Amino acid sequence: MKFSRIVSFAAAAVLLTPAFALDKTQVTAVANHAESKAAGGWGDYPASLAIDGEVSGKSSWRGEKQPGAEGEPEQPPTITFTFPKKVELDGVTIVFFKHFDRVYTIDILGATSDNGKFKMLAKGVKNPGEGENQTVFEFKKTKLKQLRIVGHGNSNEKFADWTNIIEIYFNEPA
Ligand SMILES: [Ca+2]
Repeated sequence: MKFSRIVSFAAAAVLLTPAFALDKTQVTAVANHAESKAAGGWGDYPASLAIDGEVSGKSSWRGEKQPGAEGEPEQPPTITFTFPKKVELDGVTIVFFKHFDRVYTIDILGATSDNGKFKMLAKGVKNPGEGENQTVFEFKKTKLKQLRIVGHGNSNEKFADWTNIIEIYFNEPA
């Protein structure tokens, strides 16, 4: 299949500035934690739901901060996306669960190869938590093979340890 470049319908419909979102059909997503029925959760919310193109609450990845091994610090939820080949990106657009209501804090990191070191692209960035249903997070134009989101929870007291991503778009320089 051709690795093509398309304008995401969902992103194009709302974004004020032209943004080009990568075709996600060959992108894979892996998380270090995901809510699951088997583990006592309300449902199954695996990493793949963050890139399936469906924008609805039930189609979200939901990751919770995990206790560390004995004597080790707690582990924030992370989701890592691998591209079929290197891509040049200058940002991501994220639709969080209850985006308009909760302020989420994330780090965005990137690696140039599948076994590469992750470098920080945007640290401690937040969505406004009001007014809009998605947020564009820009970073310096970078060639990436993998992109990782580290979740630092959200402003809802009851679910403060959770990072829930309904959908992410990978933005190529326009
Ligand atoms: Ca989705």
